Amino acid sequence: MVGEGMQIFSVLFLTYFLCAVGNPCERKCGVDLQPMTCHHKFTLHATTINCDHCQRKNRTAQCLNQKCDFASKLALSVNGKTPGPTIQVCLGDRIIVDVENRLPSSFETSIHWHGILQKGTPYYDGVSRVTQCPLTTGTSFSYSFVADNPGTHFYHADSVTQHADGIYGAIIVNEAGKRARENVILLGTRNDALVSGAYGALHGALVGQNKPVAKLILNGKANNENVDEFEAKLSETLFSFVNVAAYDCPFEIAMESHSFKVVNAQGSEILPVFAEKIVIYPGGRYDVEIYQIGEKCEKCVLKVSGLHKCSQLEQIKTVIRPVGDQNIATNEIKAKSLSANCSKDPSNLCNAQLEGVNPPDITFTPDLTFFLTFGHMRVPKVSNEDVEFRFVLNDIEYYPTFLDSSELKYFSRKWPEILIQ
Ligand SMILES: [Cu+2]
Repeated sequence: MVGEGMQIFSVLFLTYFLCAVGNPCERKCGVDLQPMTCHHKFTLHATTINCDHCQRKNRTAQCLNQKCDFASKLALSVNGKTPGPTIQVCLGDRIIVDVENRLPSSFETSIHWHGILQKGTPYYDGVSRVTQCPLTTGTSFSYSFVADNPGTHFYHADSVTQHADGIYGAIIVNEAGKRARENVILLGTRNDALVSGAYGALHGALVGQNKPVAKLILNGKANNENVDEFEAKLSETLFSFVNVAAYDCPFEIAMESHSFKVVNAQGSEILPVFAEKIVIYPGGRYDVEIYQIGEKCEKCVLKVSGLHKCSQLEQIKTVIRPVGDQNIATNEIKAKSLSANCSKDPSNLCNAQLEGVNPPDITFTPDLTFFLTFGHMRVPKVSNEDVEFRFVLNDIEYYPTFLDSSELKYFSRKWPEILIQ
């Protein structure tokens, strides 16, 4: 009995300890640290968001005035929130996530871990009907994989519509001897009503793409909803931007009288480049430092503008309060913008020009070679002479491409060719 009492006490103490200090995996990553196993429990719900105070006090009339009508604020959530909890670990930790589907019936789901390489665990990549059976309502599934590449990553429902409705969150993999990623800004979208369900009758249907996007959101909040403010010691702070949009919505990011030093792209450390504006595409991640290039500002406004499908949307403004000076060095590479647009204008960088600090070794001879054919969309302003941006596959010339869902007609309908050597 004494043992049992001690066990209950230990469980209570452990629960109190975890609540008091957060997840023990969220620690400073040192060289000599042992990898940990990091447990998370995700319950997926349909939830009303940002209306908690209205629901509690039953002030419906007032809430309607605040445009807080419940029907229009329905979202899909992870543990009642969108974005869901941030998973923060050190390189080499094992991440275990028990996912329980409590979504309305007929909402099948799975979670994709965007940016995690899943070496040795492809079956936990979370792609319904490709790497796993989808979770039907009321069922659970445990994902277990090693965080084997550092960087800013994110998770999202594999279904495009559920992703658009709010099932996503950040995954941060820090490493020893490098700055931790403490300021994560998830750039996303919100619709007036759920796009899953009626519109998402086909699993992961792109039909939702035809629904207009109502708002740009930053860490789950729109312009009128107390957007986050950040205090940044310019010489030390790293900002991590993630485009979590499920739609064809690139975002252009700029900060008045400041420039961005981009040090990490898509989870890979790069030779740093400076850009006054960054265009970040859906699924893209950039870690940046912020440098002053103009007048000092106390409350500097970060401007995020939607492009393509989100081009009609107003900007989101969030405030960064810089502490200390960090002026840009004169001998650094500087560009007006960093985007996917590869033009001859040297003042604009395109992401195909970024160079990795540790490029992958591709000098070995493969046992098998697969040639995958795919469609393409020509980037305007690039001509045949721009050989540096052109590549040839099966005697066909291709140009840089990015996925644009509104351009589905360009997608190849050919089966991939497989060559066994
Ligand atoms: Cu993804």
